[in-house]
Amino acid sequence: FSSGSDEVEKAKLAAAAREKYGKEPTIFSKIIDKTIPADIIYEDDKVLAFRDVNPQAPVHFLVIPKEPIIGISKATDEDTQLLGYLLNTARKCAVSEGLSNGYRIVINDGKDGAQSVFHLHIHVLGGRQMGWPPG
Ligand code: IU
Repeated sequence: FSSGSDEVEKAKLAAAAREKYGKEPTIFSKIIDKTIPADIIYEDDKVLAFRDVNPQAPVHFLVIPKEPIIGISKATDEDTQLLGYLLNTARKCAVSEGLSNGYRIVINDGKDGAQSVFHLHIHVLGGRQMGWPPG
């Protein structure tokens, strides 16, 4: 026997999960579970960093959470630690990639942000002079 309010609670949680994680896994989920290959530069239990297949700079890699959050706008206050961890991972990978003259970090979000893969990712670009403003 489950009370009506349990059902309502379950439906609310499911709706919140759809909002945060989407309905379909993206190609990045396949990169995480190694069903498609990627040039991985760092991995642990929480995050993965790999080279972008279509690099826009001599060094261009992505840092993603293993948790398939759709994008930065769908993250919540509970993700504060994870978001910091992603940024810190980007910083450490920039060091290991030799980006000692600086680099650009970008997060595209949603339509106006020109996001194309709906699994949160931080772009790290370097190895050339960047321009401003971005397009
Ligand atoms: P965006 O911020 O969502 O626009 O960036 C997605 C990036 O993911 C983009 O730079 C692609 O080149 C990159 N990418 C990838 O590295 N491997 C893939 O299999 C796919 C996209 I699809």
